[in-house]
Amino acid sequence: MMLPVFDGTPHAFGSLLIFCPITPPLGMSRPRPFNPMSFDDVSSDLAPRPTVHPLAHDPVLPAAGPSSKLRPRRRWFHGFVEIVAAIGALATEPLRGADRPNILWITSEDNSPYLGSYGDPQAQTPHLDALASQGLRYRYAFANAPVCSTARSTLITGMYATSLGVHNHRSRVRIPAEFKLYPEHLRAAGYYATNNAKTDYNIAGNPQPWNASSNQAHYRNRGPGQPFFAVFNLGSSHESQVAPKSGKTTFRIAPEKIVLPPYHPDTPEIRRDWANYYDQMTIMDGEAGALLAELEQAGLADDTIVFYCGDHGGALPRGKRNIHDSGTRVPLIIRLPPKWAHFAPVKPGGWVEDPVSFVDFPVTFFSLIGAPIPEHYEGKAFLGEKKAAPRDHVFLYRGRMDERYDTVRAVRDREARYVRNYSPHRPWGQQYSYPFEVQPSMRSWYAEFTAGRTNEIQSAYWKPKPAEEFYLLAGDPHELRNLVADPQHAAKRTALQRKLRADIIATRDTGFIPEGMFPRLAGDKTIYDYAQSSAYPIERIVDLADRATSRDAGQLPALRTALDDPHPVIRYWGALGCLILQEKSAPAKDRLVALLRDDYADVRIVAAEALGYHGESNAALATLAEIVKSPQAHEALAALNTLEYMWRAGHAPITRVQSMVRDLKLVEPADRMQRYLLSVK
Ligand SMILES: [Ca+2]
Repeated sequence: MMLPVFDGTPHAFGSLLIFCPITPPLGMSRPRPFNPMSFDDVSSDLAPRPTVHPLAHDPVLPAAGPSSKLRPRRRWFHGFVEIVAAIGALATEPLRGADRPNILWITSEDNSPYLGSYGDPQAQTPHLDALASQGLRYRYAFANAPVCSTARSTLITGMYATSLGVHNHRSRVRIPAEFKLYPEHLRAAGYYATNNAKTDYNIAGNPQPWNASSNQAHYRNRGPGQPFFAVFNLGSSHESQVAPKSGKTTFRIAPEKIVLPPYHPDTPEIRRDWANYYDQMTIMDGEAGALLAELEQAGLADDTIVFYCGDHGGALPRGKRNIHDSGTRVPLIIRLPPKWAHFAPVKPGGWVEDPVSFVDFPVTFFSLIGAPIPEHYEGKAFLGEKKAAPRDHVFLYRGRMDERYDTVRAVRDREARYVRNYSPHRPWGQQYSYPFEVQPSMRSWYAEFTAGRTNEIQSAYWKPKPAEEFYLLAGDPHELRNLVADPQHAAKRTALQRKLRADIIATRDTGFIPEGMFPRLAGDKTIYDYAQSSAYPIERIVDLADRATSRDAGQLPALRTALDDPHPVIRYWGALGCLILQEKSAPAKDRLVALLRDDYADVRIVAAEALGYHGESNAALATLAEIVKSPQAHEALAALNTLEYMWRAGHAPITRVQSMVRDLKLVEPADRMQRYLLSVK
């Protein structure tokens, strides 16, 4: 099923990139300045062409990479065999001084495994494919969150972002002062730790854990004999680069030959964005190749473990920001030099089948260099002396994306994904201002939808979500067939459902707390401290949230009881359940009216939106008009979100909404909601 998608001179293109004089900070030819504010997905089929998407193919490794500068696979393999034969006793000894590896970590922005070595026939990625032939390829590697700051907050803390309350993109949340970030532990172990250059942590206080973090940060600046840990972030595959630069009309793959995923309508804009994105992936691959060549030329390759991964999936619409594979599954390649080949679970070029996720990375670094693993780190080391028993699944989460609220949790194992939508009343795709601004494909998809030219699959992205999703990935790589109600798979679905609940409870997930309540509930401590305390009844809350989002009117008695609960988070979920039931929550109307005077703004906000369905829009809007002026930014933002959906539901005229928001002095990202609402005709 390989497709004849290469129309030009791809090898010459790739080779030229190798010899481009790339110097730090790896100056890239960009259509516009890189904007780290980001988000993202793609789609359709061509009649005469097979509709199998790239990621459904079996990967084929290059027999010989085009980069002769890279160490030949044979040498690595022989080294591996020799070392394995000799290593036995050494493998159990603690690592010492010069025995410690350097670590070079190359991360690229917003890309799913669009690599030849991951089986994508539309990809042209010779350098990373060569690296894959020398290293380990992880088939089931996941960013725990499908967006930059949340994924990176997980990495830098070694904890699930939802445990710490740093899951909302973007935010600044305090974490316990004693929780050191992983570069601080590397430095304590004697490493020179650098970051070139994106940080994007949702942590208050502007933490500075690195020896150097800038576009000049480089391992070459380390002390004599000092081991290093160096991150290089490649932005060429970022969603801001999806659109072809002005004037670009030719692409390695002609847009009309691109195979689209079935969830995207077939439009010229979407085809152009895909064609351009594959070109950007090839540029990114060249930059990764330059970093690898630089390591080789410095004589450091034999002493350095190389990691390569995407920072989350994407970058086209329904990729980034999306909990499915298209947003969370990433390529992960790890090359272990012969000195550390004994840590490899498979031979070079092989696949590793154990699921891993970002929370596991920091503890794996510690395990590889022989540093102690702090107790509060939540990952499992998957390489090195402290390698843990493999995971059978990963835990995934999505919270607020810039100016739009949503709460989604999922678990994924090798075969299946179970998703719980805790905001099923909101669509998967909202009016995110950033991707709508930078991606013609996003605008094009939405325009096709609003014009009624999308099929059922393509329309689903813009509609409210089911409460639960369950997919078997074999034969359904795009996760389009929701099998949640299929009795044939009930046992598997139930098993994953239980794992998700267990993960939420074990981590005391803070994402069930409305963001606007964080400061008040945390008080002078942190929201993590609050959530870890008995004041946070996580089991009651998740059970209620499951009822509230079920769309089952039979849950109304439990929801009404919750409206009278002394705990604000319980009242919030009770009111949210009434909102999701729409007119069916009429018996709770009087109590919802009373909640317009609740002590917590987030409770008032959901009660107000629910009352739109009960003929009480005037009272609801009067309440919201006060909250949008709140100095507490996240309360105001939640109210602005609600105003949009009251307008969409026909419960608030847009002119009235606009009069409520026109003169507000708002800051990022609430000002995006304001601009959007004022732009509605
Ligand atoms: Ca990113």
